[in-house]
Amino acid sequence: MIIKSATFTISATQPSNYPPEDLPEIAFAGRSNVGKSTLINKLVNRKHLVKTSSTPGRTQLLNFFNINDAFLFVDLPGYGYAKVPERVKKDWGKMIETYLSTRSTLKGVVLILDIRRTPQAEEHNFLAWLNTRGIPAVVVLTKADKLSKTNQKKQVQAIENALGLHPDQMICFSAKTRQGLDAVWQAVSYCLELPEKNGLPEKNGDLS
Ligand SMILES: Nc1nc2c(ncn2[C@@H]2O[C@H](COP(=O)(O)OP(=O)(O)OP(=O)(O)O)[C@@H](O)[C@H]2O)c(=O)[nH]1
Ligand SMILES: [Mg+2]
Repeated sequence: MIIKSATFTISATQPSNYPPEDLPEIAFAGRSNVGKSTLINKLVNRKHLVKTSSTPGRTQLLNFFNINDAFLFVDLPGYGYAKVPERVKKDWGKMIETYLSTRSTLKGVVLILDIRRTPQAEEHNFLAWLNTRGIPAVVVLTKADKLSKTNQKKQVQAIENALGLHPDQMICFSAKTRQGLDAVWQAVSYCLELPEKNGLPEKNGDLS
């Protein structure tokens, strides 16, 4: 993908602040500190488009970015950060759920997992929830540079078992070595080109 422009559009907490629904959109989700913002920066080849931090929980809003005036990327706040008070966690959960269930231009979700960590019910439930809503999901296993190739394979197997996924549905990625970058772009491009998720063929919309 040739990146001609990548610009920050807006931060939002609720639908009234989201940008207009006129371009297809991909959202990036995952636990706090897993590397969501870093992955977006790598994809668009900008060092500092999205703020990254070694302190978990820094991204607390939905951040929208316009890429090539052709599509939007949305950096979602990280979930599961233990130090955040319960009430705040609930608000974040609601904010993400509202976004995912109302955004008509959403074409897919990239779920980012730390390759070293075997996912829990939370991730399993999240994927199942996306599935029931017909939202395509791409699973990216990041920080792959922290494991040898042999251990990467072992973890892919463990994560595959935990999530009930096929190995082809997961991409090992490293922001350090750029391993997997092309594969993530391919998966994102595929989602962007999918037809409308709720689209009915013309002249076939009368269900009465
Ligand atoms: N070694 C290594 N470090 C990474 C990789 N990706 C991200 N990191 C580091 O992980 C830390 C967190 O990265 P972020 O991109 O800010 O994580 P985030 O998921 O956006 O975090 P929140 O916004 O807090 O939810 C930073 O110190 C990054 O440099 C990777 O592929 N390899
Ligand atoms: Mg972030």
